[in-house]
Amino acid sequence: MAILNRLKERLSRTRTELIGSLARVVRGHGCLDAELLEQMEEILIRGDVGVETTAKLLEGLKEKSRAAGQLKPGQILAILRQQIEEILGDERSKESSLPLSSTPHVILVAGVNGTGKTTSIAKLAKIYLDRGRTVLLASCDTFRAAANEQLEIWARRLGVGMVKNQPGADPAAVAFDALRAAQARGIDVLIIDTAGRLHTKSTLMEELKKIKRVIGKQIQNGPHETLLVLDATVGQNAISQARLFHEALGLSGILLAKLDGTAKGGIVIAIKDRLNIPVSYIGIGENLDDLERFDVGKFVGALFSDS
Ligand SMILES: Nc1nc2c(ncn2[C@@H]2O[C@H](COP(=O)(O)OP(=O)(O)OP(=O)(O)O)[C@@H](O)[C@H]2O)c(=O)[nH]1
Ligand SMILES: [Mg+2]
Repeated sequence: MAILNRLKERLSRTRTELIGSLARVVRGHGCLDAELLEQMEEILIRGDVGVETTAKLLEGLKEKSRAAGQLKPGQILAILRQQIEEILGDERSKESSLPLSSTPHVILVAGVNGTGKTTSIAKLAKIYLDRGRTVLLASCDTFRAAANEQLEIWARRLGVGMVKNQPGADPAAVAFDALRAAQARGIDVLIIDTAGRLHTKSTLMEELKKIKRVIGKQIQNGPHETLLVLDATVGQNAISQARLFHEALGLSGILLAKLDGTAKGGIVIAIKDRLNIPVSYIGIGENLDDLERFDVGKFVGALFSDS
Protein backbone atom coordinates (compact mmCIF):
# COMPACT_ATOMS: atom_id res chain seq x y z
CA MET A 1 0.00 0.00 0.00
CA ALA A 2 2.81 2.37 0.89
CA ILE A 3 4.38 1.75 -2.51
CA LEU A 4 1.13 2.52 -4.30
CA ASN A 5 0.72 5.71 -2.29
CA ARG A 6 4.22 6.83 -3.18
CA LEU A 7 3.59 6.20 -6.86
CA LYS A 8 0.26 7.97 -6.58
CA GLU A 9 1.92 10.96 -4.99
CA ARG A 10 4.74 11.10 -7.56
CA LEU A 11 2.30 10.81 -10.44
CA SER A 12 -0.03 13.36 -8.89
CA ARG A 13 0.16 15.89 -11.71
CA THR A 14 -0.78 13.36 -14.36
CA ARG A 15 -3.34 11.87 -11.99
CA THR A 16 -5.10 15.17 -11.42
CA GLU A 17 -4.50 16.98 -14.71
CA LEU A 18 -5.06 14.06 -17.08
CA ILE A 19 -7.20 11.40 -15.41
CA GLY A 20 -8.79 13.76 -12.88
CA SER A 21 -9.78 16.24 -15.60
CA LEU A 22 -11.26 13.46 -17.70
CA ALA A 23 -13.28 12.22 -14.74
CA ARG A 24 -14.48 15.74 -14.05
CA VAL A 25 -15.73 16.43 -17.56
CA VAL A 26 -17.29 12.98 -17.90
CA ARG A 27 -19.15 13.34 -14.60
CA GLY A 28 -20.07 16.94 -15.32
CA HIS A 29 -21.43 16.14 -18.74
CA GLY A 30 -23.29 12.96 -17.96
CA CYS A 31 -23.58 11.45 -21.42
CA LEU A 32 -21.24 10.58 -24.25
CA ASP A 33 -21.94 13.09 -27.01
CA ALA A 34 -19.87 15.05 -29.51
CA GLU A 35 -19.21 17.85 -27.07
CA LEU A 36 -17.90 15.51 -24.36
CA LEU A 37 -15.76 13.64 -26.87
CA GLU A 38 -14.22 16.92 -27.95
CA GLN A 39 -13.44 17.91 -24.38
CA MET A 40 -11.92 14.50 -23.71
CA GLU A 41 -9.82 14.74 -26.85
CA GLU A 42 -8.40 18.05 -25.76
CA ILE A 43 -7.48 16.72 -22.31
CA LEU A 44 -5.91 13.53 -23.67
CA ILE A 45 -3.80 15.44 -26.16
CA ARG A 46 -2.73 17.95 -23.54
CA GLY A 47 -1.66 14.99 -21.37
CA ASP A 48 0.56 13.76 -24.22
CA VAL A 49 -1.41 10.65 -25.12
CA GLY A 50 -0.81 11.71 -28.74
CA VAL A 51 -3.22 12.33 -31.61
CA GLU A 52 -3.41 8.76 -32.92
CA THR A 53 -3.73 7.03 -29.58
CA THR A 54 -6.31 9.57 -28.44
CA ALA A 55 -8.37 8.91 -31.58
CA LYS A 56 -8.14 5.18 -30.91
CA LEU A 57 -9.35 5.55 -27.32
CA LEU A 58 -12.27 7.76 -28.28
CA GLU A 59 -13.24 5.53 -31.20
CA GLY A 60 -13.32 2.59 -28.79
CA LEU A 61 -15.63 4.55 -26.50
CA LYS A 62 -17.96 5.42 -29.36
CA GLU A 63 -18.09 1.80 -30.46
CA LYS A 64 -18.93 0.58 -26.98
CA SER A 65 -21.62 3.20 -26.69
CA ARG A 66 -23.09 2.20 -30.05
CA ALA A 67 -23.23 -1.40 -28.90
CA ALA A 68 -24.39 -0.84 -25.33
CA GLY A 69 -26.55 2.25 -25.66
CA GLN A 70 -26.12 5.38 -23.57
CA LEU A 71 -23.22 4.96 -21.14
CA LYS A 72 -23.23 6.29 -17.60
CA PRO A 73 -20.21 8.37 -16.46
CA GLY A 74 -18.92 5.47 -14.33
CA GLN A 75 -19.08 3.19 -17.34
CA ILE A 76 -17.31 5.68 -19.60
CA LEU A 77 -14.44 5.94 -17.13
CA ALA A 78 -14.29 2.17 -16.63
CA ILE A 79 -14.10 1.59 -20.38
CA LEU A 80 -11.41 4.23 -20.73
CA ARG A 81 -9.38 2.59 -17.98
CA GLN A 82 -9.81 -0.83 -19.52
CA GLN A 83 -8.70 0.43 -22.92
CA ILE A 84 -5.61 2.05 -21.43
CA GLU A 85 -4.79 -1.21 -19.65
CA GLU A 86 -5.22 -3.09 -22.92
CA ILE A 87 -2.85 -0.77 -24.75
CA LEU A 88 -0.27 -1.03 -22.00
CA GLY A 89 -0.53 -4.82 -22.17
CA ASP A 90 0.20 -7.34 -19.50
CA GLU A 91 3.75 -6.46 -18.63
CA ARG A 92 3.74 -7.44 -15.04
CA SER A 93 6.39 -6.29 -12.68
CA LYS A 94 9.29 -8.66 -12.41
CA GLU A 95 10.02 -6.95 -9.13
CA SER A 96 11.60 -9.85 -7.26
CA SER A 97 13.18 -11.70 -10.16
CA LEU A 98 15.41 -9.65 -12.39
CA PRO A 99 16.83 -12.53 -14.39
CA LEU A 100 20.49 -12.37 -15.29
CA SER A 101 21.11 -13.98 -18.63
CA SER A 102 24.86 -14.14 -18.27
CA THR A 103 27.77 -13.17 -16.03
CA PRO A 104 28.11 -10.33 -16.44
CA HIS A 105 24.66 -9.29 -17.57
CA VAL A 106 25.43 -6.26 -19.73
CA ILE A 107 23.05 -3.31 -19.90
CA LEU A 108 23.73 -0.58 -22.44
CA VAL A 109 22.01 2.71 -21.62
CA ALA A 110 21.47 5.29 -24.36
CA GLY A 111 19.54 8.51 -24.84
CA VAL A 112 19.93 12.11 -25.95
CA ASN A 113 21.64 14.54 -23.61
CA GLY A 114 19.99 15.49 -20.38
CA THR A 115 17.27 12.82 -20.45
CA GLY A 116 18.48 11.30 -17.18
CA LYS A 117 20.86 8.51 -18.23
CA THR A 118 23.51 8.86 -15.56
CA THR A 119 21.06 9.34 -12.69
CA SER A 120 18.94 6.44 -13.90
CA ILE A 121 22.00 4.20 -14.13
CA ALA A 122 22.77 4.88 -10.48
CA LYS A 123 19.18 4.02 -9.56
CA LEU A 124 19.28 0.88 -11.68
CA ALA A 125 22.51 -0.18 -10.00
CA LYS A 126 20.79 0.31 -6.64
CA ILE A 127 17.96 -2.02 -7.69
CA TYR A 128 20.46 -4.78 -8.48
CA LEU A 129 22.55 -4.11 -5.37
CA ASP A 130 19.41 -4.34 -3.23
CA ARG A 131 18.89 -7.80 -4.70
CA GLY A 132 22.36 -8.86 -3.67
CA ARG A 133 24.00 -8.55 -7.09
CA THR A 134 27.42 -7.10 -7.74
CA VAL A 135 27.56 -4.16 -10.15
CA LEU A 136 30.23 -2.42 -12.21
CA LEU A 137 29.65 0.86 -14.02
CA ALA A 138 31.31 1.97 -17.26
CA SER A 139 31.64 5.62 -18.18
CA CYS A 140 31.50 5.64 -21.97
CA ASP A 141 30.43 9.27 -22.19
CA THR A 142 33.88 10.44 -23.17
CA PHE A 143 32.47 13.54 -24.81
CA ARG A 144 31.88 15.68 -21.76
CA ALA A 145 34.79 16.24 -19.44
CA ALA A 146 32.51 16.23 -16.39
CA ALA A 147 30.80 12.95 -17.29
CA ASN A 148 33.32 10.67 -15.57
CA GLU A 149 33.13 12.71 -12.43
CA GLN A 150 29.34 12.62 -12.35
CA LEU A 151 29.15 8.84 -12.64
CA GLU A 152 32.06 8.48 -10.23
CA ILE A 153 30.14 10.32 -7.52
CA TRP A 154 27.29 7.84 -7.86
CA ALA A 155 29.69 4.88 -7.96
CA ARG A 156 31.27 6.04 -4.73
CA ARG A 157 27.91 6.52 -3.05
CA LEU A 158 26.81 3.07 -4.16
CA GLY A 159 30.14 1.49 -3.25
CA VAL A 160 30.64 -0.02 -6.71
CA GLY A 161 33.54 0.12 -9.14
CA MET A 162 33.67 2.22 -12.27
CA VAL A 163 35.74 1.92 -15.43
CA LYS A 164 36.64 5.12 -17.29
CA ASN A 165 39.16 6.69 -19.60
CA GLN A 166 40.26 10.18 -20.59
CA PRO A 167 37.72 12.52 -22.19
CA GLY A 168 38.04 12.06 -25.93
CA ALA A 169 38.88 8.34 -25.66
CA ASP A 170 37.04 5.84 -27.85
CA PRO A 171 33.83 4.94 -25.97
CA ALA A 172 33.83 1.43 -27.45
CA ALA A 173 37.31 0.86 -26.06
CA VAL A 174 36.10 1.89 -22.60
CA ALA A 175 33.19 -0.54 -22.94
CA PHE A 176 35.63 -3.27 -23.94
CA ASP A 177 37.87 -2.59 -20.93
CA ALA A 178 34.88 -2.51 -18.61
CA LEU A 179 33.58 -5.81 -19.90
CA ARG A 180 37.01 -7.40 -19.47
CA ALA A 181 37.16 -6.07 -15.92
CA ALA A 182 33.65 -7.32 -15.13
CA GLN A 183 34.53 -10.76 -16.48
CA ALA A 184 37.80 -10.89 -14.55
CA ARG A 185 36.11 -9.83 -11.31
CA GLY A 186 33.07 -12.10 -11.75
CA ILE A 187 30.67 -9.13 -11.61
CA ASP A 188 26.94 -9.88 -12.04
CA VAL A 189 25.81 -6.72 -13.80
CA LEU A 190 27.71 -4.25 -15.98
CA ILE A 191 25.87 -1.01 -16.73
CA ILE A 192 27.24 1.21 -19.49
CA ASP A 193 26.66 4.97 -19.52
CA THR A 194 26.93 6.69 -22.89
CA ALA A 195 27.03 10.19 -24.30
CA GLY A 196 23.95 12.03 -25.45
CA ARG A 197 25.87 14.23 -27.81
CA LEU A 198 29.05 13.80 -29.81
CA HIS A 199 31.60 15.66 -31.87
CA THR A 200 30.31 16.51 -35.30
CA LYS A 201 32.85 14.11 -36.81
CA SER A 202 31.03 10.95 -35.87
CA THR A 203 27.36 10.35 -35.31
CA LEU A 204 25.96 9.28 -32.01
CA MET A 205 24.26 6.26 -33.55
CA GLU A 206 27.46 4.99 -35.17
CA GLU A 207 29.27 5.36 -31.88
CA LEU A 208 26.57 3.44 -30.02
CA LYS A 209 26.44 0.73 -32.68
CA LYS A 210 30.17 0.32 -32.32
CA ILE A 211 29.88 -0.11 -28.55
CA LYS A 212 27.20 -2.71 -29.15
CA ARG A 213 29.34 -4.55 -31.69
CA VAL A 214 32.38 -4.62 -29.45
CA ILE A 215 30.36 -6.05 -26.58
CA GLY A 216 28.63 -8.57 -28.84
CA LYS A 217 31.99 -9.90 -29.96
CA GLN A 218 33.20 -10.31 -26.42
CA ILE A 219 30.16 -11.87 -24.78
CA GLN A 220 27.37 -14.03 -26.17
CA ASN A 221 24.11 -12.16 -26.80
CA GLY A 222 25.63 -8.99 -25.36
CA PRO A 223 24.53 -6.40 -24.57
CA HIS A 224 21.70 -8.32 -22.92
CA GLU A 225 19.61 -5.21 -22.53
CA THR A 226 19.66 -1.97 -24.51
CA LEU A 227 17.67 0.63 -22.63
CA LEU A 228 16.70 4.01 -24.01
CA VAL A 229 16.24 6.75 -21.45
CA LEU A 230 13.49 9.17 -22.42
CA ASP A 231 12.54 12.37 -20.64
CA ALA A 232 8.80 12.23 -19.96
CA THR A 233 8.56 16.00 -20.02
CA VAL A 234 9.64 16.56 -23.65
CA GLY A 235 6.32 15.60 -25.20
CA GLN A 236 5.76 13.75 -28.44
CA ASN A 237 9.38 14.31 -29.44
CA ALA A 238 10.12 11.32 -27.19
CA ILE A 239 8.37 9.12 -29.74
CA SER A 240 10.65 10.21 -32.57
CA GLN A 241 13.71 9.76 -30.38
CA ALA A 242 12.62 6.22 -29.57
CA ARG A 243 12.06 5.44 -33.26
CA LEU A 244 15.55 6.61 -34.22
CA PHE A 245 17.31 4.73 -31.44
CA HIS A 246 15.25 1.60 -32.02
CA GLU A 247 16.11 1.60 -35.72
CA ALA A 248 19.80 1.96 -34.99
CA LEU A 249 20.18 -0.22 -31.91
CA GLY A 250 17.18 -2.47 -31.47
CA LEU A 251 15.97 -1.47 -28.02
CA SER A 252 14.97 -4.02 -25.42
CA GLY A 253 13.13 -1.45 -23.35
CA ILE A 254 12.52 2.15 -22.42
CA LEU A 255 13.36 3.81 -19.17
CA LEU A 256 11.03 6.75 -18.87
CA ALA A 257 12.60 9.31 -16.53
CA LYS A 258 11.07 12.38 -14.88
CA LEU A 259 7.49 11.13 -14.71
CA ASP A 260 7.22 12.91 -11.38
CA GLY A 261 6.34 16.54 -11.64
CA THR A 262 4.87 16.28 -15.14
CA ALA A 263 1.24 16.33 -16.20
CA LYS A 264 2.27 14.63 -19.42
CA GLY A 265 2.31 11.04 -18.16
CA GLY A 266 0.02 10.06 -21.03
CA ILE A 267 3.27 9.63 -22.98
CA VAL A 268 3.50 6.13 -21.44
CA ILE A 269 0.33 5.16 -23.30
CA ALA A 270 1.52 6.77 -26.53
CA ILE A 271 4.90 5.02 -26.38
CA LYS A 272 3.38 1.60 -25.94
CA ASP A 273 0.68 2.17 -28.55
CA ARG A 274 2.86 3.77 -31.22
CA LEU A 275 6.10 1.85 -30.81
CA ASN A 276 5.38 -1.40 -29.06
CA ILE A 277 8.64 -1.19 -27.16
CA PRO A 278 8.15 -2.13 -23.52
CA VAL A 279 8.44 0.59 -20.90
CA SER A 280 10.69 -1.31 -18.50
CA TYR A 281 11.32 1.31 -15.82
CA ILE A 282 9.90 4.65 -14.75
CA GLY A 283 11.87 7.38 -13.00
CA ILE A 284 9.82 9.19 -10.39
CA GLY A 285 12.32 11.46 -8.65
CA GLU A 286 15.94 12.48 -8.29
CA ASN A 287 16.96 10.15 -5.47
CA LEU A 288 18.52 6.71 -5.64
CA ASP A 289 15.30 4.93 -4.74
CA ASP A 290 13.22 6.75 -7.32
CA LEU A 291 13.22 4.15 -10.06
CA GLU A 292 10.56 1.48 -10.38
CA ARG A 293 9.99 -1.41 -12.69
CA PHE A 294 6.99 -0.46 -14.75
CA ASP A 295 3.89 -2.35 -13.70
CA VAL A 296 0.69 -1.73 -15.65
CA GLY A 297 -1.65 -2.61 -12.80
CA LYS A 298 0.18 -0.39 -10.34
CA PHE A 299 0.55 2.47 -12.81
CA VAL A 300 -3.07 2.53 -13.94
CA GLY A 301 -4.22 1.94 -10.38
CA ALA A 302 -2.25 4.96 -9.18
CA LEU A 303 -3.60 7.18 -11.97
CA PHE A 304 -7.22 6.19 -11.56
CA SER A 305 -7.40 6.26 -7.78
CA ASP A 306 -9.70 9.05 -6.62
CA SER A 307 -11.15 9.54 -10.08
N1 LIG B 1 12.51 14.87 -11.22
C1 LIG B 1 13.31 13.97 -11.80
N2 LIG B 1 14.51 14.36 -12.24
C2 LIG B 1 15.30 13.43 -12.83
C3 LIG B 1 14.90 12.08 -12.99
N3 LIG B 1 15.91 11.42 -13.61
C4 LIG B 1 16.89 12.32 -13.81
N4 LIG B 1 16.54 13.54 -13.35
C5 LIG B 1 17.32 14.79 -13.40
O1 LIG B 1 17.61 15.13 -14.73
C6 LIG B 1 18.85 15.84 -14.83
C7 LIG B 1 19.73 15.23 -15.90
O2 LIG B 1 20.09 13.95 -15.48
P1 LIG B 1 21.40 13.19 -15.96
O3 LIG B 1 21.36 11.85 -15.33
O4 LIG B 1 22.61 14.00 -15.76
O5 LIG B 1 21.10 13.08 -17.52
P2 LIG B 1 22.04 12.50 -18.67
O6 LIG B 1 21.13 11.91 -19.68
O7 LIG B 1 23.07 11.61 -18.09
O8 LIG B 1 22.69 13.83 -19.24
P3 LIG B 1 24.00 13.96 -20.20
O9 LIG B 1 25.05 13.09 -19.61
O10 LIG B 1 24.31 15.41 -20.16
O11 LIG B 1 23.56 13.51 -21.55
C8 LIG B 1 19.45 15.78 -13.44
O12 LIG B 1 19.20 17.00 -12.78
C9 LIG B 1 18.67 14.66 -12.74
O13 LIG B 1 18.57 14.83 -11.35
C10 LIG B 1 13.58 11.71 -12.51
O14 LIG B 1 13.12 10.56 -12.62
N5 LIG B 1 12.85 12.70 -11.93
MG1 LIG C 1 25.15 11.63 -18.26
